[in-house]
Amino acid sequence: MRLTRALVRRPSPNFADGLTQGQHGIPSYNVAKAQHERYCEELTRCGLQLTRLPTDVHYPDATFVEDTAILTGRGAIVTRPGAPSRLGEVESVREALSELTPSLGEIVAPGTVEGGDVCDLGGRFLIGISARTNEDGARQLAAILQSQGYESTMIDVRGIPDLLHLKSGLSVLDDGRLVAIPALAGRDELRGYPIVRVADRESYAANGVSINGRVLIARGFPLLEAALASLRYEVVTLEMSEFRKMDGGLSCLSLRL
Ligand code: CIR
Repeated sequence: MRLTRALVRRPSPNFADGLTQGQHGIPSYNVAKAQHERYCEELTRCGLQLTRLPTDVHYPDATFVEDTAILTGRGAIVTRPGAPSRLGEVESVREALSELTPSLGEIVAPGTVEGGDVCDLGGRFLIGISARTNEDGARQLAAILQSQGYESTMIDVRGIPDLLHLKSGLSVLDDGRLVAIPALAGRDELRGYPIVRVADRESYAANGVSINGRVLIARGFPLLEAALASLRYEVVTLEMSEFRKMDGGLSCLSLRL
């Protein structure tokens, strides 16, 4: 599907106050801002028109916009983040999306869903049950998707160490090929899909995005870069160090439609 737009939100000055397991150090706001700008430039080069949401110091994790909505070819579902500190992020996203695409519904309490747990395999959605997305939320989402003609499958990722969301370890390329960490690549739920396996030491790079013929991945993961290049994908690498420090991946920084 050709993508035309993306929603993004710059990191706020107190970005470092967001949620993190803290395994990679404390991020620099200025470096994060520069990395984000470069990311936005690349989305524009891929042909996307950007809608920039306002930053809000009450929500230091709000730069990770992907967690607040699920976009399908038919419209948007606003989520209900499982992290209580992130609940308020959805309002501005709901408002911005209402001008761009039909609303298909929203997740309500006690359900929780974060967009990082929802992977569109092209007509079929994989919904990760994680520390952030609960079964109630996953069921609500599956029902909304079903009403639009989409199938979905739940996949419990709670047992996978250091995996915040399903898509922290999984991406889909434009042609339907998957990029996955070993702990996901062997799962029954992914059976039948061609998969590029990401080496354990490069697992952070499994979270990328495919936009209009280009594959964007984090910089500094040469094995994955070479594997994708050898399959003739046009790979673009982006420096993501500061977002990684806040447990965020490359896909989390935009909502694409
Ligand atoms: C959080 O813990 O919620 C943020 N610091 C990072 C969220 C990253 N989002 C994503 O992987 N989809």
